[in-house]
Amino acid sequence: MTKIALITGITGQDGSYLVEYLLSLNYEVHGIIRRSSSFNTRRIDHLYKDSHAENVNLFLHYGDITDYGRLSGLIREIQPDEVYNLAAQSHVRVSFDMPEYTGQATALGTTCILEALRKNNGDTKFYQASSSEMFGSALPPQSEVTRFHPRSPYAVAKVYSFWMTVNYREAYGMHASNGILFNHESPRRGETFVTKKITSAAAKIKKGIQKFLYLGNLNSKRDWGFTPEYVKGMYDILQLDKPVDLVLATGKSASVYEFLEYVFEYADLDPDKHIKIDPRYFRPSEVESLLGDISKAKNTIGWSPKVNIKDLAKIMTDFDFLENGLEPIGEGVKIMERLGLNWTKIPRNMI
Ligand code: NAP
Ligand code: F7E
Repeated sequence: MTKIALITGITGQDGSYLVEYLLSLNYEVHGIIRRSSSFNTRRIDHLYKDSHAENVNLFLHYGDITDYGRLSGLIREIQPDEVYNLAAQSHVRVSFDMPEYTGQATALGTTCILEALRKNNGDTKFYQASSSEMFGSALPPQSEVTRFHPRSPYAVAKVYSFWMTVNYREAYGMHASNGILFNHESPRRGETFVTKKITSAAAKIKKGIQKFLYLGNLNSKRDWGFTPEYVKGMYDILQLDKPVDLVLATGKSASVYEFLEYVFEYADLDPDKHIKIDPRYFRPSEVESLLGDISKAKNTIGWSPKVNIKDLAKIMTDFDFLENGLEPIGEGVKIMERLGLNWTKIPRNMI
């Protein structure tokens, strides 16, 4: 029987790869999108535009993660086997400017959907997009048993959602799991996150349409992986008989400056000539060092990613060269081919 999945946040980076993966497994996929005065479906248009064709099992519905009534109605209508809750105000820096809204979407939104599922029949499997940001100032390496010490309104909201997911599991026996994902990036990463900002700037500098790249803290360290591998992990988590909380990461970390160096070296650019620091990008409280321990994920779902940070820098830079009308350098394209991620498509409208 065809399985049915519902994805909140389907228009985001992760949602766009997850829907491709689930469609490749012959799922019927439903996604919640926000009404906007401009188009916000850029990452999934290559799938959605075909949805009038009879063989595309993708259905989009307007809604908002803070709107319990709408979520509840949709869940009753769709009767999903699996729900992936990826919707969030996901930008850490922005969460300091909008702490209350971040709490409504990133924290209370999770309760809306959990409660809607419980009132439906409680049988749907639920995935919560938890984050390494919850660890905050806890020393690396961080694992499922590391104590959370969140350092932003975003991270505090994610801690709330983490525990709500655990609580619905314990209180109502729901199959509700947390994937505690460390940073994962891709050509489809939002333009204001640091990796994409760097690779996009490298391409634009090469093209001659940008001279300087303004950044904040270059010293913080992150455990950066490649998104298509992580969405497969999300799926694997929901295939387990019992719900779990699992860290997904690469087990290696690098500073923002190191990532910048990899990209600029690959693009044959000198960082000293193009980088400027703008304190506007500093955060009131920073997360200094994240490095995930994935022992539990290896043991429970056999998950271990292949793409390292240097490969990631090459993949993202090649794509931004393409997007800016330049010939890609080529190594990133080859890595993608070698990985055989044949369910990921580069949307035509993003080139
Ligand atoms: P993203 O690109 O920022 O996507 C966020 C998605 O949430 C978008 O589809 C967005 O819709 C939607 N959304 C935001 N507010 C909403 C609301 N009020 N109602 C309905 N939808 C709403 O984030 P991502 O990188 O794909 O991450 C996916 C999830 O994983 C997020 O929850 C994020 O916090 C979490 N996470 C991400 C990482 C990472 O490294 N990427 C790591 C750990 C956890 P619009 O397109 O309309 O804005
Ligand atoms: O920052 C520093 C910044 O915004 C990474 C989200 O997906 O991953 C993401 O959160 C680091 C920070 O990602 C700039 O201070 C320097 O130390 O790319 P980011 P993030 O904050 O790690 C986690 C796991 C999530 O869950 C989140 O949803 O880079 N940095 N200069 C900068 N960051 C930005 N954005 N822009 C700069 O100019």
